[in-house]
Amino acid sequence: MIYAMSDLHGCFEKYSKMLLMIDLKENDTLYILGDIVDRGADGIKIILDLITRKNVIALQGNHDYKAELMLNRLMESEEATAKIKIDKQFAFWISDGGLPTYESFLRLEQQEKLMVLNYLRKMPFSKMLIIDGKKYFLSHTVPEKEYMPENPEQCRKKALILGEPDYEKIYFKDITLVTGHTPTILIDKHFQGKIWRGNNHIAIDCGAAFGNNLGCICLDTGEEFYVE
Ligand SMILES: [Mn+2]
Repeated sequence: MIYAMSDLHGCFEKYSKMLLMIDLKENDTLYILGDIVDRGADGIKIILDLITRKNVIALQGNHDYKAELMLNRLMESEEATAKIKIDKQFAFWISDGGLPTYESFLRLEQQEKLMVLNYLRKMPFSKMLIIDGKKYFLSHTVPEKEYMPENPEQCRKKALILGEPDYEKIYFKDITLVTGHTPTILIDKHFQGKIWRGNNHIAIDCGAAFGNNLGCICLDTGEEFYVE
């Protein structure tokens, strides 16, 4: 079975409960569509767990990207570390949910720091899947339809982590988009804490970091799973 969830944002408990709920087997694959870190307390703890799992693949979200940039600079040199404190981008990251990520990174052993950074650096941005003959394009987000190339795999990385999808438009007749990034309540207020589907698009960020459910979908069966 192939599963997808998104926007864990440091919610380690919801993530662990979901792994138990879907009963992830060795032959299953779970895709996490980005934003592992920031907001919640345990993003770094989730990454350390992901590193040990062969069948869980996390795509990069805008928060993972930002954390990679910032933590990378912290590791460069003492000089860079001293400078970062007066950097506007750093201040913005800290205020935009980065604080718990930054603080828990500082508490890691050197070896763990390198492992976490290496993981963040190697996160892919998208994944095309064919399940039962149907195509699915998984990414943290997608750009507006007019900026989406005919082959979504050629989409610019920045648009795949920061884009603003047109949920009311069908992008592809033969490809279903699966994305996170936007809590589904912002797509339709009736979908608070629920997976949203429409226009060949499945939106799976149920807003776990904001006190809503963590949602997960089995792409083979369409079954939805929720952890409160
Ligand atoms: Mn995001």
